[in-house]
Amino acid sequence: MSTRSSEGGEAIDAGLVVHKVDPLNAETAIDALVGGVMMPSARFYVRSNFPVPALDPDFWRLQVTGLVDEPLLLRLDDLRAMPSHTQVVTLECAGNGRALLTPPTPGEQWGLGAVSTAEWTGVPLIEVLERAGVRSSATEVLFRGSDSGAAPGHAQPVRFERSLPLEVARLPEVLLAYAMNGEPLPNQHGFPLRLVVPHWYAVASVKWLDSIEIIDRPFRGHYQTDTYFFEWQRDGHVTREPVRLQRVRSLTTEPETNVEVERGQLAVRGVAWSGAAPITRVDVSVNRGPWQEARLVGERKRSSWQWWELLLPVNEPGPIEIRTRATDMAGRTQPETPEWNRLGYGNNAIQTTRVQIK
Ligand SMILES: Nc1nc2c(c(=O)[nH]1)N[C@H]1C(S)=C(S)[C@@H](COP(=O)(O)O)O[C@H]1N2
Ligand SMILES: [Mo]
Repeated sequence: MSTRSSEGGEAIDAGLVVHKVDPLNAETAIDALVGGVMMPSARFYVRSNFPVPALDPDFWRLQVTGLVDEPLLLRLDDLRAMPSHTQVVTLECAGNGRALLTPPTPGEQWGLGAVSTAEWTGVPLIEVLERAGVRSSATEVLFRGSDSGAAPGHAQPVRFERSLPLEVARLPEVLLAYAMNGEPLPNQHGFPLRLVVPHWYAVASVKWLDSIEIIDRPFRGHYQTDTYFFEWQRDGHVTREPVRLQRVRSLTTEPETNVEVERGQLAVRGVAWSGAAPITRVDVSVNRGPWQEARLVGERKRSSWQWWELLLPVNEPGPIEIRTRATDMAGRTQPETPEWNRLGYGNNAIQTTRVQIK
């Protein structure tokens, strides 16, 4: 359809690396990640399982049902009239870095750019939960997007639905966001309303949200239990764990890989983030030499990536390998090699950047 292919065209013009046009799946080009903490919305990676629904904000409603004292039907204006909160949050697809796994795993073959940061504005979810009055028997909150389509193993179309444990849904930082970088949400990022769950891999941040249901059983929908879990074979046993908090990670944005640079001072820069805790250090190693601590730039915030940089003297011509490793306050750090799992999630291995010194 013409609208969808023009979305693909716009994404290419904005410098996104397009993986699929319909539905649009595109990652942020690493060299676009220069300067500030926030990514302009047009350069923010896009991951959608189904075609983007076209929702008319005049007719759209958010329904809150299930184990509540008072079911709610909220218009966008109702939400805008409630207390609002603005927060900088890094969203990362759990499949980010999947293309670097060997042997290959199924799913979108993301490089390193399925991650971006924006300033999100909306109503803290807890405000809506409190207005509805959650019953004491509740255990989970189920979020439904308006989008749907075919999914493997299902005869009927499935909707994009995910649940959060009640104690996570009640955290003050979980937002019902209607604005991104100070503008109404762009269509591909969930207009008119999306959930934003800081610290969690972005699958939790349901776009095109139109229904919230409070339940007292573990939700078992397609995107909850058929996919988005780590699966390992250990000692002949299959172990599974749901994809939740973002793993600690650094991303080197400068120098770009495979470029030639002049002898002298080489600026190595990038971003680092972790869902478990703020970043405490980023270390850089050249040609497998000792780790050198980079300088962290700006405020430490657990919900957002932060910049780091290190000036390296490079005086010998020839190829060099730069490796960067982030550590968070919980003491977690990046592994030397990816921890392979069957569905290819959470690859936070140390990144290597190769440059040629002239
Ligand atoms: N309704 C809906 N919400 C969704 C998805 C989707 O396909 N449908 N994809 C999820 C996944 S896997 C990711 S990584 C993020 C991507 O958000 P973005 O496109 O704004 O970057 O949205 C999540 N929320
Ligand atoms: Mo994702």
